[in-house]
Amino acid sequence: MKKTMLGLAIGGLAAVPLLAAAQFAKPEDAVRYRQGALNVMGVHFARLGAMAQGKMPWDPKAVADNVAVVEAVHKLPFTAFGEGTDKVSGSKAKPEIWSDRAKFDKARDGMFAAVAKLSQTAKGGQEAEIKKAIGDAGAACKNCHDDFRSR
Ligand code: ASC
Repeated sequence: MKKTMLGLAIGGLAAVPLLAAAQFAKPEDAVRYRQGALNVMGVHFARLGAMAQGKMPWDPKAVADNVAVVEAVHKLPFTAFGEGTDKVSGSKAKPEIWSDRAKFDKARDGMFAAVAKLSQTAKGGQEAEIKKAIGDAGAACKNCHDDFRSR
């Protein structure tokens, strides 16, 4: 019985990367998915930004909660910039995402690294360190938006 439960648990874990690498029936579905994930990330990151800039009171519990959401969501949009999704109307994604993919991937990896650092710092770091990590993660968001998102 124990073995079976363990087998199920491991099977469940193995399924996670498959789920994360979401498949989409139509390019429109992928665009909606990435916009949704980016929107959720933006809402929670904006709360962190507001606290880091003193526009909202610094609240360690709210920081931890919002960092957890950003951490959970930040990789999801990048499963949804596949072929054909550059042709969908109503997207701000610039053609350079597909014509200069190496640069796009580098910007993505910079954001992943900044979020990893933020996550780590938020667990027990000093307020000033966490604020710096929020600033650095925000700069990574902006870095990619400057080059790859139209206004
Ligand atoms: C946000 C948000 C972004 C980033 C960026 C930081 O809250 O929605 O895209 O922060 O503006 O510079």
